[in-house]
Amino acid sequence: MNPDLLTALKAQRIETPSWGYGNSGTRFKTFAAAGAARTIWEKLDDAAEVQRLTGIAPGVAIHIPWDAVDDYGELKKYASERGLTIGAINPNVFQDEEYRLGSVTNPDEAVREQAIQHLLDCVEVMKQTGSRDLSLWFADGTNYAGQDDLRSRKRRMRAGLKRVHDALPSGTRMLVEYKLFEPAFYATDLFDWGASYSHCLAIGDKAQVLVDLGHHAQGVNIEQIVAFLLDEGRLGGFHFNARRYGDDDLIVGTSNPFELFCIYAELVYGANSADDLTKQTAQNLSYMIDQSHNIEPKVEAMLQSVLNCQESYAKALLIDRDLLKEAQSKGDVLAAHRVMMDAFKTDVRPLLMELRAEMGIHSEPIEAHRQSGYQEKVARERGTQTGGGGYPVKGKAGVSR
Ligand code: PSV
Ligand code: MN
Ligand code: MN
Repeated sequence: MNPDLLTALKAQRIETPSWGYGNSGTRFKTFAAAGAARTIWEKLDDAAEVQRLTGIAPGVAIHIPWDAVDDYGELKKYASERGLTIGAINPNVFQDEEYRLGSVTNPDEAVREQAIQHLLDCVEVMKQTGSRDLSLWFADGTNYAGQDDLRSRKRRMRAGLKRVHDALPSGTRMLVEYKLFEPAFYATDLFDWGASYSHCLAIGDKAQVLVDLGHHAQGVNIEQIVAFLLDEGRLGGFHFNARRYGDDDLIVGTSNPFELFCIYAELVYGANSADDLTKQTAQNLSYMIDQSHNIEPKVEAMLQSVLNCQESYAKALLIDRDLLKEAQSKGDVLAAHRVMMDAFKTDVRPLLMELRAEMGIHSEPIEAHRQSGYQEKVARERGTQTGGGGYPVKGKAGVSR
């Protein structure tokens, strides 16, 4: 195999989310899965299985307080003994009664303060886990015209983010996620990349935009957003998943493999850019999965997700950039498009089997997982729990996962 390709593929990293290993559901029903992880410790055990079989998924994002423990040093140690690291810290300012009208944008100053304190507590957690990213998603918004003053809410958001930003230790970042709608249906305070971006610009260098693939309207060109933010030096990372309708949180690269490929194409191109800012930004991204598996076997679903990202990345690495450039400079529309399609249509599975042989892991991770008996073992040991994930038994009411 081409040594550059091998090096790039070995260096790929995909962080998996603790919440993808536990039971979860829709607003209608949480299905209890045999063997679903019940605690953060079990979630780390499952993540270690994904890492063992893929070799590219050592990071695990955690959600506070769902995954809160007394001693984060111990959590870090437990992770490290399993070849894992604790990745992004995800605060939760959307499940407490007080947040009915919002968290950092709430009209009540005391509630805003409570939310900001939680975010600051999460910065402390980062220090103990050695995490680089504070990953912020807000359910804040309004349901009806006139419910609250939109400009005041913008200002409250800015002030809250700024306080948290200024508390971040050096070398760390805050990733500011946006979402078109849900759970607020009239106006969401961070409604698109532009809203996140302008807050990030205003509050400081440690603030970057997080692109969750599920958080856009139908037909939005996400790879263009990626290109734009890379060029501005403000792209921080991704939440990978697949969508058809809303924030579906299905397995990345299932309904949208071409979109995922085009996103990776921009990332590969950016990481090799002659422009320093773009290059540096592209080389420092956090690639995270944000999925909750309601009906799928949890570990296998996570394996599939990591492998789909790996395939897309491999295809993106195969794009013939010289040919593409030549076609672009001649204005040869279809030749340029065919360069992309040639890479997209390449069957990279044999290449990835070679890679795994080089990495000393099984060439067929899903097959190996199925044969390992891991699922049967955890089903025996953990049983079938109602709830048990980060989510309450009835799922995340009002949020589609
Ligand atoms: C809710 O939309 C959400 O899926 C966001 O994408 C967050 O990143 C995630 O939950 C975890 O809080
Ligand atoms: Mn997300
Ligand atoms: Mn989401």
